[in-house]
Amino acid sequence: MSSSIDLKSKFKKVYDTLKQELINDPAFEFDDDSRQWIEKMLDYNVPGGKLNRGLSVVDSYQLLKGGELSDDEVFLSSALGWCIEWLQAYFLVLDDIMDESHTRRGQPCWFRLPKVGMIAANDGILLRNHVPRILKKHFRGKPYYVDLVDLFNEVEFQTASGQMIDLITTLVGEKDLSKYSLSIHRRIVQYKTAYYSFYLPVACALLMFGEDLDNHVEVKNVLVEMGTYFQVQDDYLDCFGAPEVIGKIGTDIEDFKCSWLVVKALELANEEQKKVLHENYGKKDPAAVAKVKEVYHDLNLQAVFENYEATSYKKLITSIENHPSKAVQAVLKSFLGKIYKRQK
Ligand code: GPP
Ligand code: MG
Ligand code: MG
Ligand code: MG
Repeated sequence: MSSSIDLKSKFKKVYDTLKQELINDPAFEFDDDSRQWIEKMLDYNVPGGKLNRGLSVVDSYQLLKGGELSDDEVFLSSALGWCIEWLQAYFLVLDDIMDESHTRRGQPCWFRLPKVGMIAANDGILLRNHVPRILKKHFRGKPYYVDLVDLFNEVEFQTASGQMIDLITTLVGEKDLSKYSLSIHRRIVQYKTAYYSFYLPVACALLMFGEDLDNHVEVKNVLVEMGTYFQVQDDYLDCFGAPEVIGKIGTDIEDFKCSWLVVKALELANEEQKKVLHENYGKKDPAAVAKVKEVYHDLNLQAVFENYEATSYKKLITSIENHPSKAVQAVLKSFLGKIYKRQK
């Protein structure tokens, strides 16, 4: 089998091909300015992440096939991986506007650049439109094309719906913070993160391998669980991660988010600590944010999280090992291995 370093460098080359195709798309009369804008916008927003989601399509396809991939298979599975990275770039450009974030992947959020501002909203729409352009160019003749397009549509709908409840739940929290619960949190993160980050890459590989997704409900369930665990890590790192490592400065406390941390804190706090949370959560004032973080530290949420992480990992491994196919087990274990105890 090809080594993962080998696949990663091949994967990265596919980005350049797709970018060139998009900036020469015959459906639009590009001039130099628009070409330059798109190229800069893509380079700034698409390839700078960990590429876990994108690479997982290639990895998963290789594990399903169980042998060396042809050049064509490497290209196609990489192109699908990049479609997910494009989708992610679209979500993040818009999410950073909505969350009023400052940095992403170690640089200012795209909309924070003085020459960009709200042009970023349209760039988000363009990034979103690039996905079906890539699919049409490279997959139109494939028997699984319709299922692929449908999959991306379904997952985008789930994500946007999850983002909606992430945003409107803060209105509930502003009225009464004690309404936040693990079940509300779970619903938000399942929709806003798990489907597109975990189910989508594996579903793409399964479709390309000729599988019918209706036969893989169990795989979907495990991946949604994994995605939930991943977003709990994201919530944890928002407060406890090092910004220079995670590449972003947390805003969940300021934004009144129904984060796993605040739900746990409310569960464990005494009356006095609850009062501090109610008075300071959701405020932009750095002194208020510091008081919330102090409660998190006093409640030793780091240890509570480590405990959650260990338990989730064990549960996931058990579910994975219950799966009848060794190849599918390998796909799921490889994905879990990429995120277990992640620092970024
Ligand atoms: C991550 O939440 C969720 C998304 C990126 C989905 C956005 C969906 C849209 C339809 C725009 P987050 O805000 O916790 O992520 P981060 O911490 O990376 O900002
Ligand atoms: Mg958000
Ligand atoms: Mg955000
Ligand atoms: Mg976050």
